[in-house]
Amino acid sequence: MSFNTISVIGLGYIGLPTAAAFASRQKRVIGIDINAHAVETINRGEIHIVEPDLGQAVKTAVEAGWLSASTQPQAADAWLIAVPTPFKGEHQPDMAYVQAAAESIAPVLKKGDLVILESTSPVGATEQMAAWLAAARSDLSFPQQAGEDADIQIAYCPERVLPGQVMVELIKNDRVIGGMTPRCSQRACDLYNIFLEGECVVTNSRTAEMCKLTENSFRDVNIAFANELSLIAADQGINVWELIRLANRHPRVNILQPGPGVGGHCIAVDPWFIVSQNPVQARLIRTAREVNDSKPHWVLEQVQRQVADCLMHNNKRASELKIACFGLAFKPDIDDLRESPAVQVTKMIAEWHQGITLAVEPNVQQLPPKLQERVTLVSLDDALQQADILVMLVDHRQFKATDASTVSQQWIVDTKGVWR
Ligand code: SAJ
Repeated sequence: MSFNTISVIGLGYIGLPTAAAFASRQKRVIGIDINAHAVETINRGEIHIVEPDLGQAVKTAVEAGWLSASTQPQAADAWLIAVPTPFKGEHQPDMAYVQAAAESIAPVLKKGDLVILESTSPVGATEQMAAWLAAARSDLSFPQQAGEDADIQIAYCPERVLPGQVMVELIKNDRVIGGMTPRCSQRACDLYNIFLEGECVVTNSRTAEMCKLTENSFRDVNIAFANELSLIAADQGINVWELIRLANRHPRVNILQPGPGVGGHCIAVDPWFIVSQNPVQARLIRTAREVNDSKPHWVLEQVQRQVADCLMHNNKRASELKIACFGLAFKPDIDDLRESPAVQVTKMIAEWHQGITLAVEPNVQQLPPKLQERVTLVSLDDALQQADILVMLVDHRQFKATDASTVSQQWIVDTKGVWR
């Protein structure tokens, strides 16, 4: 059966690009979000988030009439749930948004519909979602009850796109398809093949759930290795950037880059889903999280050492020293400051330092509220001219392009090896 109307629940960093991708293939798409502001913005053909090429895709889709947004679910043939799954308490996955989404679409589900969960989720979440839907609609049959003959097909299909490259990766990346039955998987493949150039790789829902968590945990563990090396190298008086460059000349070694810590909404969160379900077995994954989470505190200690050294060689008082932090985003060349270790380090420096703390972030016009009180946003040139101590936190292209001769400071903490 073909999909005439597709509904995407949750119009954030994943849901909105996905909705635009279907609409660009001339499918009628209804985007649903509880945020009325986001819904209004999209219906004007504008976007409420920053992602290259997304604005144009949404504008074109809305103007052509293929995409519209609403706060209330309406009948559709396929449903994609792309709502947040944060953690609660001691790093337990919080499935409240998924439950609310499932319960909101249940009244308008009809025989033949396909429901896909895309949100990063713990193992078993798709079966749980199917149970919520079945509890709300006893008049319909679901895969856990009727197998291949179910009225409703259900699959887990995780997103794996990189922020900043979403519009390309959404189309090009291979897609893991975890149907609750083979027929569910087949229908999910048919749906994604509307826009997908990558391959659909079929498995079951539990493996697909674990696959998403595995991908981000793999990256977290590898970044933790680089971050741990940076601590060891600093203690041994070795340049970690040179060390990694040399080690990576080995044909089977490929170490990632250390930094001020790991940020964003995925890599620093998803490994905890594994730890919370398998606390006894997931020792390495837990330790990697702890290593990466502790890195901002280590960076602060390095800054404190540089300040002490600067005071010893200078006539200034601590309150007269200016510290400049370079970069606030959670990774290079984006404007996303949420869950950013650079923001965390800058905040800790500003709270500890008696003098002025400056921040340079070429991708934003104003500081986030938590920094506004104690930090001043300045240009790259002003920071280089005014500051006594430089703290490099994000390797934005503007910083990498800085002429080394303009960096005259002696006291530098460079977490990204930009001024190595
Ligand atoms: N980082 C390092 N060193 C590195 C690479 C990254 O410190 O060598 C840091 C970054 O600065 C950033 C954090 O890690 O703070 C995460 O950045 P990222 O570029 O590794 O990943 P995200 O969070 O932007 O996107 C990830 C991607 N997952 C993988 O690469 C396995 C993406 O494909 C996922 O779709 C996304 O998580 C998600 O939504 O789960």
